[in-house]
Amino acid sequence: MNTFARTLVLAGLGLFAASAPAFAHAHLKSANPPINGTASSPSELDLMFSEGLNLKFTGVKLMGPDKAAVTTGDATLGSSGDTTLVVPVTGTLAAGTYMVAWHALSTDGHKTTGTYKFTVKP
Ligand SMILES: [Cu+2]
Repeated sequence: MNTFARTLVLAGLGLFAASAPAFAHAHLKSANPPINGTASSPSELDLMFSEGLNLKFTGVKLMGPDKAAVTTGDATLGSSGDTTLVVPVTGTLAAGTYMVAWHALSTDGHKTTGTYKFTVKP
């Protein structure tokens, strides 16, 4: 293996090593209503993350079946710990599929974002 090829391989390994800690960031593990699940109109959205959350920089946008934004209450951390985000839903959600776009800042200082859907049954 010549020096150039060896450098490329080492650089590749370095990239892999650098990206591995990404798994320690706040990833969404589960939610209620469940991810891709069906439920009655919820009184709140619960998002369970893999890491502790910095509430100030963590939140969700809820979009309704008509793609319009649905107003939600102020998010809080769950009573069981700082890995759960609780978002109050003020009104009754009409039947249809909703999208939750979340952003999180974990206590280790890393940002993550994602989306998921759930369906409110008639
Ligand atoms: Cu992290």
